[in-house]
Amino acid sequence: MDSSTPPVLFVVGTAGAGKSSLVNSFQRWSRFLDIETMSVNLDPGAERVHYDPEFDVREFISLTDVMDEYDLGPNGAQILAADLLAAQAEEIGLELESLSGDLIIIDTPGQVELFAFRQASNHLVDVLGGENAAIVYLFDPMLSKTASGFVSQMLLSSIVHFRLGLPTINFLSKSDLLEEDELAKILEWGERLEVLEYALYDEAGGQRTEFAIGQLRMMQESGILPGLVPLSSELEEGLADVLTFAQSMFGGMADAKDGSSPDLDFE
Ligand SMILES: Nc1nc2c(ncn2[C@@H]2O[C@H](COP(=O)(O)OP(=O)(O)OP(=O)(O)O)[C@@H](O)[C@H]2O)c(=O)[nH]1
Ligand SMILES: [Mg+2]
Repeated sequence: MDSSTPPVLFVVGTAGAGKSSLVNSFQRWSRFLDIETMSVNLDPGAERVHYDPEFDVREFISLTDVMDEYDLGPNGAQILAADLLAAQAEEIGLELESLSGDLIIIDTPGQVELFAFRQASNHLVDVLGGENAAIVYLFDPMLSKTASGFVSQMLLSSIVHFRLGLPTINFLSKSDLLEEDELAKILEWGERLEVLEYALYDEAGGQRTEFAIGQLRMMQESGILPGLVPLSSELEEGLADVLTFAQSMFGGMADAKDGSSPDLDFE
């Protein structure tokens, strides 16, 4: 999209990670700061969303229609819907260009691989976001409780970053569901590779750990490990950090007023 269109945040994460809830709560929260956030639903399979999207892909493609029309099950229909969606990227891009406001936040399909691994998605991301886009990647809190689950999500996030080629920040979603000590442990893993390595040796043993830590070290060396920021859409915590990230990427917009943003180290 051209440079006059607002910057775009794609919210990405595994199924049920809290993507739609973040879009909902961020939009509501930012409006209190006089920041006009436009929400977009790119998930054709969403049964219902709790926000009122300025643009909803279900107006173009509905999963149930695709299932009926092409006689497909839900998984096949998701794949076809992702491709049909990308085929209409220009049309969708034009609709989004007509949106004015400060920021566009985009809810993506439940299955991360559908969004990140279909060739068609790169085209969609190019058309909808171009240079002016970034990824908010959500870690599932339950999966993050074990060192191996945590590392798996780090790797997945880096693959999404690699596939889509956009600046990416990792958030620990639904952090209100974690006990204080669990939360502290996970955040420390995000900051101190040697502590994570120790936990991983404990859980997974030598060979797997060496492989995973080797990957993470390489990522760190190329600046791909910006840590992990806690987020709770439920309690409206961490939303200022989402805004700070967008501001650091794109500039502009009113300052977050609660002043709770930590020093975020972006690439
Ligand atoms: N406690 C708590 N629950 C949350 C939070 N965010 C989301 N949830 C719950 O987690 C579940 C999944 O949230 P969604 O926002 O639908 O997640 P999603 O990633 O959009 O899910 P899919 O689109 O199906 O992949 C819902 O039951 C939400 O109410 C949060 O910050 N705290
Ligand atoms: Mg959703």
